[in-house]
Amino acid sequence: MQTTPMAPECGVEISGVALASCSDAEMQDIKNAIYEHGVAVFRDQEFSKEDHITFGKRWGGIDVNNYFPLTEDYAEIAVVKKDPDQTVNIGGDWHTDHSYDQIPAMGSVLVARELPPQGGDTMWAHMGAAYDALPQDLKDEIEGLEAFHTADHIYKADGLYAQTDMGRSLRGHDLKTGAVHPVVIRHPHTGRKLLYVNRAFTINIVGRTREESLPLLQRLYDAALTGDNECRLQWKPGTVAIWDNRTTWHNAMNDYQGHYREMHRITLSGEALAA
Ligand SMILES: O=C(O)CCC(=O)C(=O)O
Ligand SMILES: [Fe+2]
Repeated sequence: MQTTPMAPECGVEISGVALASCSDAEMQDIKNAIYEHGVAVFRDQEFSKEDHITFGKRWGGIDVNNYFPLTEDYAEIAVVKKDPDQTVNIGGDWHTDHSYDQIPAMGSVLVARELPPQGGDTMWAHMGAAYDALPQDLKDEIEGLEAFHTADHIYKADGLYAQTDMGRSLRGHDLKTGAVHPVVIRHPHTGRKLLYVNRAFTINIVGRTREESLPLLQRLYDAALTGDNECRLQWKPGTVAIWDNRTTWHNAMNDYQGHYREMHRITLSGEALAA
């Protein structure tokens, strides 16, 4: 297995391994690389739906996403797709999946199934590098704080997606979510400090109103993207990306209007988060 960095502080491309038949030792190396670098990209994989599910179970458990459509044959596989006539995509702004859950999903295994002729890249940003780069006064200001996260404003019947042409593709409009997590978490495996707020799902700092919270959250969001901690993936047939939701934010580019894009996603179960 060879690893090549995708950017100075985020992402690795891993070659020389077939995900569908990797050994336990390779699996452990892959996990460690993802915990550390945030996202790993694998090219030219032969990875059927069954391989996808087997791999997710081997990792340690699958969370079924409550909002995305599922494949007809397998409830474990969520379909992240955009039709040629749709203008809004899934995940088209910087976010962390599932931070609205009490025990947020560890990450995702995303497989390219049908790609537009060009565009449709995905970006990640490393939240360990983001935390490290914060000015000391901002680090002091957020020490010990917790934040409230929910997805209700995004997915409910009159939420953000329902007001767009993506609304028709989603489920779960009547679900209620909400969770409190530290603003700075420690990675459960590497122990690294990570900034754990995101503009999609973080509503307020605990003990403060949304209005009182926004200036601080905005300063954190602005500081979290340093350039060096961002990487960008250009998908090709056979590309698989696996990312860690604790270590990274991600952002799906919406620049292929008029074309179809379909990805298959397995969401990997996570563990409780702590400061
Ligand atoms: O379509 C993509 O590249 C990623 C979409 C997304 O945000 C997700 O699957 O969580
Ligand atoms: Fe996402």
